Amino acid sequence: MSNWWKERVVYQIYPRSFQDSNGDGIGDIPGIISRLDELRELGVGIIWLSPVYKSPDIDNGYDISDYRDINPKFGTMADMEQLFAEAARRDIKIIMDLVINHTSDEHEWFVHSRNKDSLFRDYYIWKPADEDGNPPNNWTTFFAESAWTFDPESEEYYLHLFHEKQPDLNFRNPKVIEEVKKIMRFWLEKGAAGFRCDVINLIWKTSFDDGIHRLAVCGREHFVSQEGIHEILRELKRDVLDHYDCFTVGESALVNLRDAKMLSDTDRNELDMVFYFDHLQVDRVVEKYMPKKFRADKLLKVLTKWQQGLDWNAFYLESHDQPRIVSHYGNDGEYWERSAKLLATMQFTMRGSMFMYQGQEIGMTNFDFTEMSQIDDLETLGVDELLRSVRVPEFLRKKWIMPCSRDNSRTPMQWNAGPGAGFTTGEPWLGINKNYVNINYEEQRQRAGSIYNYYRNLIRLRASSETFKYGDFAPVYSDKKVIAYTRTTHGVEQYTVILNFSSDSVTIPFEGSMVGTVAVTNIGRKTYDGSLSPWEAVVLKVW
Ligand code: ISL
Ligand code: CA
Repeated sequence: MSNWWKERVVYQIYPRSFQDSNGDGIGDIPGIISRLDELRELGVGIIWLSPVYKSPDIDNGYDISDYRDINPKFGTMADMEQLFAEAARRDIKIIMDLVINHTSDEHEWFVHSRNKDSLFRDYYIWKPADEDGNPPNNWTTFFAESAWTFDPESEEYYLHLFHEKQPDLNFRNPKVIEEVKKIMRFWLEKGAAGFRCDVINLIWKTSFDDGIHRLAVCGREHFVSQEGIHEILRELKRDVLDHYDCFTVGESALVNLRDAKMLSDTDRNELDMVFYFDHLQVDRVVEKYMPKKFRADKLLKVLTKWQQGLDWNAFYLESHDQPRIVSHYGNDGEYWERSAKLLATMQFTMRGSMFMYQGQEIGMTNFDFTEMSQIDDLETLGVDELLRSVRVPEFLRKKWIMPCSRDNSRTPMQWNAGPGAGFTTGEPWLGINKNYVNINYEEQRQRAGSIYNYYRNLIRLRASSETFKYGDFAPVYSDKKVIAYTRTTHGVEQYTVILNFSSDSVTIPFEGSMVGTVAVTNIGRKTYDGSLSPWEAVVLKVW
């Protein structure tokens, strides 16, 4: 078996924000095709395409009304076929976003399902009201509302772990599993190289009892990482995936290491790898939204746990659901460029498959919105509403939400300093960050010392190094500001990666594996003696 999906760099495209080709302010498939050469030049080997299927777009395509059709905003099926062909000509593979926990309420299955006598009734999860006419239980959604909506037509509630326009499918119904297999085969036959499986660890609901009371995602102990998932995943692999040269990465919400191993350990034959969130939450009190101080040693602890704990990691720092990493763990002010390079160095010296998100390669920063009215994201608006309902004052709501909003990474790609940032000639669907005049692809591509060229070099370095891809990971040093870890191929070579997550100059121990010759530097240093500049990253060849 070839290891292509372990070795190629994956680049996530959020279609509506990547490249507009017809001036309607929405990125589209012809736009993506027009940028394939740029991706090839960066060193991308796989595209993960966020949903382009037919959809009412209540959650930007994560609410699918037809899995076999394309959203007209993005183009046609012919455009999609051309994208597969043009990408293949450049040796770029494409994985599709498989959103099967739920569909849109406008999917024909759900439209039929509203009728109690329909054959599709059991495709979804319907329950009568409780004795007092209230929802069947106290579960709440990821968007901070009740997880049940009453349908007047059939006088029952249906379950939705996300928006009410995203009803959950019923995986106890074998017909649903067969439908999913057909959808997978459809895209694999068209040329897809696999799937990113949306919230895959939520598809099995063990019971419908009340959940332990909590502020967000109440009921989770009944639907996060339940035992029933595993058999379904093995079935999908055996009946579909094993018949194609493809791979899967499962997004697993609220997952811990034990559950992630159960989903992705090689000998379990379920998923090839999973996305987890721990490493992006070291500065958050319980998951998202409530900030606490970042500590580098805490980050190293989390990285070590996952790097050593999983057979194979899916390593990412940004996605369409996460803030921009330079604004999150870096410094998007004075040390913008240097800290973006530090984060690049960290990512590309991790063990696992590398997932980048559009704009990460040029150090795009969080959305510079000032008013909630500039926000489109459902989750942000839901959380704002929730905080408002418990009387959190506006200044505090903004303070918590601004760094976390999912729209931070959804602003249009900054291609050049021209009008519309080279993204669109029209009115963009979401605000373009004003810093596009300084932070853009065109400027960075032609400048040798840019973040873009730093990524490009790292991608090439990693491609040529077995140790960066497959070597063992071990922590060697950490304090509040600095972390260091080694990557080792036993008996062959060892590298040490040293990262200063602070705007201070610091001195750290200079002994053992903390000594070596400079292999990668983000400040252009020739030799290393244990003293680090602000936001410095250095990779040493130890032996
Ligand atoms: O659990 C989370 C973080 O710990 C959430 O971010 C959760 O993983 C996320 O909301 C699920 O995301 C995916 O499914 C959603 C969609 O809105 C997201 O864009 C998608 O990535 C519903 O399909
Ligand atoms: Ca368009």
